[in-house]
Order: sequence, then C-alpha cells, then structure tokens
Amino acid sequence: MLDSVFGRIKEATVVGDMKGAIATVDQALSHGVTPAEIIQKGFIEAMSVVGKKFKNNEIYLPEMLIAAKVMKTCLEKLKALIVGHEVPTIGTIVLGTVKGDLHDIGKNLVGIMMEGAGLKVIDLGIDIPPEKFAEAIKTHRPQFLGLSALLTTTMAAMRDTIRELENLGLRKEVKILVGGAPITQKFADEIGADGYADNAAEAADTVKAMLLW
Ligand code: B1M
Repeated sequence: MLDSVFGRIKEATVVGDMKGAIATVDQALSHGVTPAEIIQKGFIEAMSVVGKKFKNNEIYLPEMLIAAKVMKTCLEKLKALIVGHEVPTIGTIVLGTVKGDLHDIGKNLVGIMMEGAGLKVIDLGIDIPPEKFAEAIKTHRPQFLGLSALLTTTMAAMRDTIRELENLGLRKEVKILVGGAPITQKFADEIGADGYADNAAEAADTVKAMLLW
C-alpha cells in the first residue's frame, strides 16, 4: 500500500496534479505515514524525476515550475506537522538562496527542519546578494548563516558572500552552513564555510552540533 501511495504522490507531482497530490498526502497521513517519509519518498524523488525529464528535454520550464508549485503547496501543509508545537528557541539562523539563484524548495525544507529543531529562522528568500546577507546579520545578530545554491553557476556567489562578510568584519559573528545539490564538503572547505549538509535533516543536526563548538 505504502509504495503505491508514494508512487501516486510522485506521479501527481511530476504531472502537476495539485488536487491529486493533496488528496494522496491526506490519505498517507491518515494511514500514519510520517511527513518526513512523504517528503523523502514522495516529493524529493518526484523532483529528481522532474530534473531528469528536464535534462532530457522531455519536459520544459513551465512543467518544472508547476511540479515545484505542487511540492511547495504540500510542504506548507506538512510544515505544521513537522514544526509542531512551541519549541524553546535555541538560536537564530539567517537563511537564503544566493544571488542569481531562484530555487527555494530545498532551502524552505531546511528552514522547516531548523524551526523543528528550535531555531528562529529569518528567511531572506531567493536571489540574495552578499550585501543583503550582511545587512541581515547586522540587523538580526544570528549565530548562524545558511546559504543555499542549486546551480553550478551560482555556487561562486557563496564564496562572494563569505568574502563580503570578511571585508565588513562580520565573518566571525556567524557560523556559516552551506548546502544544495551541487555543493560538496570539499567546496565548503575551499570557500571557508564552517559546515556543509547534504540534506535538510542533516542541516538541522549540523547546526545543533555547531552550538556546542
Ligand atoms: Co531548476 N535546475 N532551473 N528549476 N531545477 C535544476 C537544479 C537542474 C539540476 C535540473 C536539470 O537540469 N537536471 C538544473 C541545474 C544544472 C546545473 O546547474 N548544473 C536546473 C536548471 C538548469 C534551471 C534553469 C537554468 C532552467 C532554465 O531556465 N533553462 C533555471 C534557473 C533559474 C535560476 O535559479 N536562476 C531553473 C529554474 C527552475 C524552476 C524555477 C522552474 C524550479 C524551481 C522552483 C522553486 O524552487 N521554487 C526548478 C526546479 C524545481 C528544479 C529541480 C527539478 C528540482 C529542485 C528541487 O526543488 N529539488 C532541479 C533538479 C534536481 O534537483 N534534481 C533543477 C527538491 C529539493 C528538496 O531538493 O533543492 O536539492 P534540493 O535541496 C535539498 C539539498 O540540496 C539540501 O537539502 C534539501 C532537502 O533535503 N539543501 C541544503 C538545499 N539547500 C541547502 C542549504 C543547506 C543545507 C542543505 O544549508 C544552508
């Protein structure tokens, strides 16, 4: 039964069937499937299919956008279940997708997991230039900065952001976590980030571990 539920969520997302996706998510939840499983085995796998189809010219930008909309809408629904009740705040993170990059689903998922872990999340959004990250650090004085990038062409904007913080004397104020599909631990080390996480759950764990540094 479960495999077919995940399969249907995947299928509905790939073809952009919003109603079908929402109905199947409701059905999965009523059968006790956890939000984390729905996200991982349904939506993240769906996005991987969408990415492959796009690369092979089987679908185009509008279809990719519609699939993303389905996932984003369902994530909003699942967010309340993940974040749950009031959790004591253990720190603050400023989060954003770097300059030139419009992908935000992964970043939003990271934000949800951070909130679930008890962090106050200041989400700046997408296409954020280094100066805006710097401004947010001055305003909110967070312990952490989270940078997301999904394009190989925007990875360099992470380095630019870190350099900007160094130039402004703000680098030591925050621990910086980077992530996104093209990012690796090696790249994180090269640009002088403090941490790298492969996925949203790991991002929350890494930040919690960083609190003890
Ligand atoms: Co885009 N896109 N896209 N896209 N898109 C990719 C990334 C791509 C791999 C597709 C492909 O060709 N196979 C490709 C990049 C190739 C490359 O750089 N080498 C690509 C391209 C080319 C483009 C455009 C250039 C297409 C065009 O215009 N011709 C364009 C660029 C626009 C821009 O940013 N300037 C573009 C546009 C779009 C849409 C707007 C249509 C849409 C995004 C909608 C949105 O986000 N609101 C979109 C989508 C949906 C994708 C794919 C299909 C799915 C991305 C996604 O949401 N995945 C993607 C293919 C793929 O990834 N397989 C693709 C699900 C999400 C949960 O995973 O974002 O990886 P992800 O996040 C993970 C981890 O990476 C990690 O945790 C998350 C959850 O576990 N993580 C972090 C992310 N951030 C983190 C931060 C952390 C820690 C972990 O710490 C702070």
